[in-house]
Amino acid sequence: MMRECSKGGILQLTESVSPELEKKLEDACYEKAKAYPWVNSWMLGSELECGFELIKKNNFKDFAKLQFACYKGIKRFDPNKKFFLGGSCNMQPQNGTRFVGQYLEAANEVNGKIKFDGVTIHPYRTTPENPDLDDDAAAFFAVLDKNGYQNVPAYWDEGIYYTYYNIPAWGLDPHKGCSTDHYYAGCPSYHMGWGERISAAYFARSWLVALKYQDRVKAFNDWSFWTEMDAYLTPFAHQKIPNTLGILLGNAVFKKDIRFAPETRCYVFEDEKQRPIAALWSHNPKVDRGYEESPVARLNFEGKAFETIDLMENERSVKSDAKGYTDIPVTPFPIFIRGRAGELESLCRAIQNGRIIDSDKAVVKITAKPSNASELEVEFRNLVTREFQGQADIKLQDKVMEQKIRLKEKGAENVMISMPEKIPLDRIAEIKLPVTLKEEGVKPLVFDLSFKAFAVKKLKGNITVTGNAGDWNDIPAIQITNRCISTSKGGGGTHNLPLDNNSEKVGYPGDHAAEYQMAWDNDNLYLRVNVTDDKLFHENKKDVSGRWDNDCLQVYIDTLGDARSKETRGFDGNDYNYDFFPSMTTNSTSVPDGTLTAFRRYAPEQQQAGGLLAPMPNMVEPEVKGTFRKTENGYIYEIAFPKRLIAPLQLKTGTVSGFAIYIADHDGSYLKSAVTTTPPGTGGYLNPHLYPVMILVE
Ligand SMILES: [Ca+2]
Ligand SMILES: [Ca+2]
Repeated sequence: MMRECSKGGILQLTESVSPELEKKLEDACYEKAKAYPWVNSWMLGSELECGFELIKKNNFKDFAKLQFACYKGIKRFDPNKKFFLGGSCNMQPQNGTRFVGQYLEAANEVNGKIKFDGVTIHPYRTTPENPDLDDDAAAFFAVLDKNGYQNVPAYWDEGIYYTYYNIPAWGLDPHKGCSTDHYYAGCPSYHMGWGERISAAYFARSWLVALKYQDRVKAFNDWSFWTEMDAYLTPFAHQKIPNTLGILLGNAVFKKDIRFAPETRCYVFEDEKQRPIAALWSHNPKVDRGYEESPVARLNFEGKAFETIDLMENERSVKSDAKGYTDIPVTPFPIFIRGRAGELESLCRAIQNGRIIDSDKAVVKITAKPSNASELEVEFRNLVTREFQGQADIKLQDKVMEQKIRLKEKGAENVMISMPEKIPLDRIAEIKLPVTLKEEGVKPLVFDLSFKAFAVKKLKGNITVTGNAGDWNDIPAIQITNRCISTSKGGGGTHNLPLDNNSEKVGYPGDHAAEYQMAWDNDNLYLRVNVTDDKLFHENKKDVSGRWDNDCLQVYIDTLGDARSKETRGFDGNDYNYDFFPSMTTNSTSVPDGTLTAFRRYAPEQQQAGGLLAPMPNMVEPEVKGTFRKTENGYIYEIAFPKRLIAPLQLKTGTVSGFAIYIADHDGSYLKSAVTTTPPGTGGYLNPHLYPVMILVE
């Protein structure tokens, strides 16, 4: 197997495939298989989309020819050897799964008679339910089905990676998928802390999804083989997970997916003795982090006997009251409820009819985003496995629309609403959208889905980002009107004094104001920020990351535009923060040399943005090009973001993301204020839920 998407191999650089190359590759693969006859399964690398020029140029047909050349070489040596299609670095429907669809479609066109013996993919994610592994798996299988791969097994040959330690200073965070690399941290000590427990739970919750889809998923490999024990050779909690799952569910078949309350999950299996066994857990981000108590479920087992077993395979004793009700905490750590042989139906009934004590969480999740500049899509998603019938009063810009909502189990419905005004290109508009959800017998719930939005037009001409003002003539400018004023003479903690009478004034004419222009094409997202500032001050420092304490520009992107709909605040697995620092001539703090340093402070979860070649956080990024030049009353930043460095944001019509700009003002003494596209008094850092929505239009 040719591993990884390393840069620069001959096949990766190939831009078209000739019959000679096919022959050469087939022969090479034949020789390779012959040299390693004990290897039973082969593929042409994995995480393919980040390395191959053919893929970058959308030449999927020639890419399929490479795959088939390998296939033929391997099979020529031994027809019983397996050849898999090596898939993507993530399983996002709009990303890795879409690539797999394109590979299979092209392969079917090039040679409809050959089917690969398996398809691999790496379903890494921030946490198992966010983005949801189960939903993404269903979308992945739908793509296989569409291409005639219903009966071809899937191999999740990588895809679970949650560190055992929660040590922010080392960048170790169990709640952030494989982005916080434990590999280099080693095993400092044994301590059964929250990080170790929750990472074990995340492994369990990931494997349970694979067990649900066991008919199709034939392997789900985690990354843990080097950290099974600590420095004293004491096993980590994680070691027990495959053991517990193997003992309880090793010969079990999946029967039913029950969602009896929001943020809970229950997969019911039947084991080899026909005993029903339910795996039950919760997935609330605050409970996962230990900030809140776990919810408690009240279930009625109708007097039937059952066993309760925890993730460490300990039996737990639970009691029922006189009416048969049993209270069971639904923790982030899956718990197993096992009934007697033949009692699948009654166990499922007990859970389906269960409820969470003292919870008024809505069973329907409502989200809203523009589908184009003049239309809004409001999605109603049923989070549970019972039908929902009710009404939604959707109030858009003060006009109320009453909408009957009927949702199947776990079903979703989209309501499209025309907006009275198009999302503008020349300002950030406020879209007011309170929604009241009514269900008989339940107190109506009000959701405020209001947001701010602006549109960005596709570039017709050419932008060189070399300071050519003419490039931007036809692009509307958006004024940045919100201000954030420092409450102390802070800044790096060096002179953190309260403001006093001698403090610098803020907001007088000419002090600090800004407007921005944006455009996009298939390769780049362009940004120009025109700043009015009476005093340019920027001190070059050895520590690049510390240069935020200066006149500078900060750009924030919520690439999937999903922060508003989340329970937790702060950056998640698909956000960016780029800071732009103008360089000064030697020993100067006010004479720029025209160049700009792009510093990427935050980047998405690695696998969501390209795998091994994904942009990394806390580094200077030379590939984001830009210039900085002084004007009469301030200065101008011009920047081009290549698409790879803002992935998974898609540069295409209709893409919706969150995008914010924050421009700090330092007039010589301290960082005194900023102008921002987030609400007054706030900034973009750690606040993706406050970013205006950016929609790309033609
Ligand atoms: Ca100023
Ligand atoms: Ca300034």
